[in-house]
Amino acid sequence: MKLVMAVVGSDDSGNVAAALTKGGFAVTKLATTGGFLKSGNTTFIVGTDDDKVDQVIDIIAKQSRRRTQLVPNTTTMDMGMYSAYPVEVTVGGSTIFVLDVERFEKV
Ligand code: 2BA
Repeated sequence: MKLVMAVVGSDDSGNVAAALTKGGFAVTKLATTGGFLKSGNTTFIVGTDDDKVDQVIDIIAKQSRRRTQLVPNTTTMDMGMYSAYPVEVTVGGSTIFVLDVERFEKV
């Protein structure tokens, strides 16, 4: 058995949770905070059979794919003029750890 721990951006966490549950996986969601940006993210804990780990990773990857998004940006120029143009930023993506489970019990 393996434990999949996945840190997912908050924007994608709802879709990831829904897709994992639909796929028949037992999921625990933790509200977490990234140490660098100090913004909220979600950590999923999924205990599953070894042969289903790839399926879990595929679901998470599909629902939280790294993609680019245009966001408004304003720059102040000389003589009080403003220039507004969109900037492309990367959003989404997940960080996934797979750990061996030494013992699993439900008592
Ligand atoms: P990512 O590498 O995609 O990481 C997104 C979030 O995943 C991280 O949020 C953290 O919560 C978790 N994470 C990533 N790698 C991890 C690991 N090895 N162990 C445990 N948790 C891990 P943040 O810490 O807020 O980082 C947000 C983004 O800032 C990172 O995106 C990365 O692009 C950048 N970043 C993180 N640490 C950095 C550093 N020391 N210097 C420069 N950029 C950094």
